Amino acid sequence: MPDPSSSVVFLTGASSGIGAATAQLLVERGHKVYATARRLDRLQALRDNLPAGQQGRIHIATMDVTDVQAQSDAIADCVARFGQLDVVVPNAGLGIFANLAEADLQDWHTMVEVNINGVLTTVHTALPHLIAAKGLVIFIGSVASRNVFAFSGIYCATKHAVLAMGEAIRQDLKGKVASTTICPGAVDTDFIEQTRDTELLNQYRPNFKKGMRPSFIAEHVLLAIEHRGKGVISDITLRPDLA
Ligand code: NJP
Repeated sequence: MPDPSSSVVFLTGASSGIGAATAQLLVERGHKVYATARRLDRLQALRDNLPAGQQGRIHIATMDVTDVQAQSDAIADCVARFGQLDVVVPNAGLGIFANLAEADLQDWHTMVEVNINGVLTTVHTALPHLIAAKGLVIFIGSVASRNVFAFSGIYCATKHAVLAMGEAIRQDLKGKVASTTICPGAVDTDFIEQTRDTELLNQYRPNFKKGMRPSFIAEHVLLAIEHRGKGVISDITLRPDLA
């Protein structure tokens, strides 16, 4: 089992929101993070804002989760740099909200490509390393993993799939790889800005603005990693306080 106080973590979607907060917290607590996303300037800012003494524990790399070869190269590079891979956090994801009747087919395909296929690629590619390390996959699901909400049905379908993946690992890889699925409600990130329907955007944006801080979700990623050996948080739902 990996050392719960010093793990090597492969993270996607590290350029903003929950991913950036997770990278920052894990590095601060002594873990090594291979932080990926498409936007290099955001990744550089994330690294540069860390205290100089912590910057050696993060490696940033541009990567699109829909590019299978790029993920394979990145995971190989992570293992080559840090010597092992203990935890993956396939956090990259997006939701584009629209009424089904007016939705763009390409938006549905993008959500499936990133939220399902991107996550599957991370997990499948990392699996041999995770088995060797008796490692952990931490999925970022959603309250949409168990419920279906109006105007976001396809996003909900992708997050149902994420919850199923976590459960599949728990059952098929018992004793080999652990899995945690964190299911948040609204978090104050750039997430809602993917929605182009201005009426829906204006309706939803205030709820996300008063949502949880991304650092609160990051704290639960840390908890799942640092509690290895004591127990596994299989799945946990986090909601805004008194919302
Ligand atoms: O959103 P945001 P969150 N390849 O927009 C990356 C879930 N969630 O932090 O590539 C690689 O700040 C993108 O990076 P970039 C949600 O479903 C959220 O809230 O540079 N990366 C960025 O780093 C998602 O799974 C809420 O554009 C790609 C990141 O994804 C996770 O939380 C509620 C990519 C998105 O950061 C993080 O989202 C909930 C690609 N093709 C679940 N496409 C919430 N915020 O309320 C996107 O239940 N990214």
